[in-house]
Amino acid sequence: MVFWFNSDRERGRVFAEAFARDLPDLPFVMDISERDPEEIRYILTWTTPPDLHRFRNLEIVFCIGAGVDQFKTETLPSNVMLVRMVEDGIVRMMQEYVTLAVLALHRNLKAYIGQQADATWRSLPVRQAAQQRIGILGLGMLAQAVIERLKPFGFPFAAWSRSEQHFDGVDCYHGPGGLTPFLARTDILICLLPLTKDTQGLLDGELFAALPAGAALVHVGRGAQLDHDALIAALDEGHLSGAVIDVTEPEPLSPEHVFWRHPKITLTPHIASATQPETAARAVIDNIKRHRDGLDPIGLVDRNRGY
Ligand code: OXD
Repeated sequence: MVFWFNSDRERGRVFAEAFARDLPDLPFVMDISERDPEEIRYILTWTTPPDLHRFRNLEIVFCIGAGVDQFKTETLPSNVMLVRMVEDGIVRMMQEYVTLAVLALHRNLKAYIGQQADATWRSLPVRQAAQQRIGILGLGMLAQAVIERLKPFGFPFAAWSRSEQHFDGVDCYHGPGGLTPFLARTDILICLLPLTKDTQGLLDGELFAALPAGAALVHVGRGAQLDHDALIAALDEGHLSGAVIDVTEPEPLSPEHVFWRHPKITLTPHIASATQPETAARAVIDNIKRHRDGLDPIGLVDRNRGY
């Protein structure tokens, strides 16, 4: 029984130490060339490795990231579990990034950076937090953690999810029928949805039109959810006031892409959050122990839902 770490060596070294300390009976390898593929029980990887059928005794594929849309799930045998990364480092970094983005939009930071470049000393109108309605697309673990981090500022919160959910202090909307009323009460929209066939292209012209005039977007979901032309049109018409974008399709964007220089867009290169090896190794080890005890791993992907 062997664990194959199929990712970068730097993080692999941290994982190897943690496995040697906390799971010494499970051989940990980064190079499988000298191993019989039938020995491999667990793989940690970003996406589906080639020739997966070689691993006839595979039990769990752990994704090194939080999102699993890059996996070809149809090539994973149905008895193999796919587990997304649920670990404190990803959560903490996402909380930091979304807080940074929301506060930057709330307090007009991009406009002030522009004014500084022009040596302009002028104050801009500012809403109080109690009037700045935040709406989160998605109510999974990351969205809930982001809400908890932002709560002390006093913003009113709503969230939209595919199926009905409840979360303390948040107006919860769900399903196709809940989307329009959710958008109508949202001044800063945060997209934290997984990429599925239903969320592909969701951030389009129709969705932007359903937001109140002056609304802004924070996009930390997946690039393929956003229609770039529709966003530019909504910003240039003045319907949207700003956007903070961390994910795009493709990544990276070409140097000519309009997002780089748009005065209302803050663009970052998919850095909102990243798997931290110390906390991720702990999470994977705990999941292997759960699996050995006959429990489902935390982060088990529902293949029908796609996340
Ligand atoms: C992830 C990511 O899925 O980096 O973890 O986007």
